Amino acid sequence: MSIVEHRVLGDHRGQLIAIEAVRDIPFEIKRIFYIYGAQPNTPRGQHAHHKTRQYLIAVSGSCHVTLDDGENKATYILNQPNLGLMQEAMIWGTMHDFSHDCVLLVLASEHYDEADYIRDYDQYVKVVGA
Ligand code: T46
Repeated sequence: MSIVEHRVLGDHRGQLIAIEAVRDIPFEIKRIFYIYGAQPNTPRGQHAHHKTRQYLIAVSGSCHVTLDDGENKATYILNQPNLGLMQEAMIWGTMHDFSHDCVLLVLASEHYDEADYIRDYDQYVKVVGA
């Protein structure tokens, strides 16, 4: 997984970024949600999904995202609205170090279903077989 840089379509009126399902991200979008007003010292996420794939964009401000496959961890910085990060299913994700103005937009491949979440890290490591 790595940061994707999307083309910025700009002119004298300002900037525009277009992201198309399947073409620019590898799934059909069934849900969007966004986080704002997050506290810099309070991480969010801290779970994995059995099935849901997510694409994360800090459309305003910045945050860090740590992705963990049970063996390896990598931390990414989302600090421009044209940067996106794919979080595949069965990857443990933690969003942290939010700037005060961060709006984190998430495009998701599935409708919301709490049964799709693994919120316990020990259980996650067992399921992923790491
Ligand atoms: C993720 C990070 C970035 C819903 O009712 N529908 C939804 O689509 C979502 C995402 C959440 N909820 C409810 C469930 C909880 O009662 O909203 C409440 C807060 O959700 P959660 O504690 O999961 O929030 P975060 O910020 O820890 O995690 C969320 C997403 O769940 C997660 O997939 O990657 O945002």
